[in-house]
Amino acid sequence: MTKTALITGVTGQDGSYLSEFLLDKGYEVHGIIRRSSVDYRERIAHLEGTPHFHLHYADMSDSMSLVKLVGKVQPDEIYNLAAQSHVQVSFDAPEFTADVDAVGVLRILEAVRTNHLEKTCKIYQASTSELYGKVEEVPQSETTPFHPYSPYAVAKLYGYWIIKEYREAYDMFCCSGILFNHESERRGETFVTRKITLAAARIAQGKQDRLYLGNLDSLRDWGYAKDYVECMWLILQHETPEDFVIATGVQHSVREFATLAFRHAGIELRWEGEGIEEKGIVTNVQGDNVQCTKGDVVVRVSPDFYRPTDVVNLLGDPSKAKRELGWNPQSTSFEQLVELMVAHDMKKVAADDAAAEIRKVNLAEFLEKGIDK
Ligand code: NAP
Ligand code: G4F
Repeated sequence: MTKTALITGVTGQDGSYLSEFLLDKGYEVHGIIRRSSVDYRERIAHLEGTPHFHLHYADMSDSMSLVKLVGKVQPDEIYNLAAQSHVQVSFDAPEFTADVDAVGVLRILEAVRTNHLEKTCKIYQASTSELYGKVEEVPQSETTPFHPYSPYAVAKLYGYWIIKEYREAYDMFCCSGILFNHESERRGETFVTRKITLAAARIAQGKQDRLYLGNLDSLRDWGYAKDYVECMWLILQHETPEDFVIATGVQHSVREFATLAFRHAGIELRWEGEGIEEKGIVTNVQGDNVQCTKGDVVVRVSPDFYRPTDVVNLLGDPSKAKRELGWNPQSTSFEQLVELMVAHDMKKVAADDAAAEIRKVNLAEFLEKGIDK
């Protein structure tokens, strides 16, 4: 029997990989999109027009649109990935973040109940390691207490608990994947990893002078998004509805990520100074085409990228997912992840046509001035 999946957040990093994964498994895939005045469907453009992939307008802040869509699609599985997913932006737009990331989850659950699908439709909720926030233990597992530390995390905590509540109150098959940071060539350009890999590529190719970052000491457990979407599916295929931590179990700092990314772009860095005075200075370049020289300061710290409260020590314990889902947390290593992201962005930056390049240079200037987070 062909299964039908509904994905909220289908245009995002994870939504695009999950769509590919489910289409490969023979699913009928439906995704929710929002109206926008610009083209934002780049990540799923290659899927549009294929027979088993369908897009519908709806919005996480619009209950009626969700009720109607769930009724029309009659999904066997819902993957609720839609969110205002940028932690720093959640300090600027906390109410919108709460509406979409917290109440949005409730709207999905109620859309399923309103359509009397609670006994047949399974729901995956995109929970997050940000729930651990100001961490109470390292590494973090399914039993670690939560201590959310941003408006984003507080909203996601509501999502986590309402999923658990509906599981217990109405016997629904709904679960949270508590996913640690996962990155890719499709990662949004203002998350720290992608900001770094794009800037390293632009700096190596002479299209940007400098990268401005915030807290270089922040520690993350970074995995590859393509590996993580498999877990979302595995969680819904598990015999019983349960929550799972999905992580690699390996931790690195933002500084380590930047050092390695610049190395793959042909630039060796050394770090000098502390806090706001810290700088990344070129010590060596590899390759004739690298457009910077020894002594150039290519990374600086800007307080614009500091957060009012920052989560600084995330490290996941994926033992349960390994044991019960048979998932391999290390199929892509940190080193492979950085390499593949830089290789992608080196090609992308080189291939950008003149018009796009003007936009990118403008964006780079915005990033340097700290306007774009
Ligand atoms: P992303 O690239 O930012 O994608 C977010 C998606 O949500 C986009 O498709 C976006 O649509 C959609 N969306 C936002 N507001 C919406 C609304 N009001 N109505 C309908 N759709 C809306 O995020 P991601 O990295 O793929 O992450 C997927 C999910 O996992 C998110 O819930 C995120 O919070 C969570 N998560 C991510 C990570 C990670 O490291 N990536 C880790 C843990 C949890 P537009 O394209 O129209 O903006
Ligand atoms: O890349 P980030 O913006 O990701 P963050 O805040 O960890 O959130 C991401 O992962 C969460 C899972 O833990 C998801 F739930 C969430 O949706 C999102 O996908 O920042 C990572 C770290 C932070 O500590 C930040 O302070 O990098 C630090 N950082 C340092 N300089 C920076 C920068 N972050 C950004 N975005 N930009 C900087 O210039």
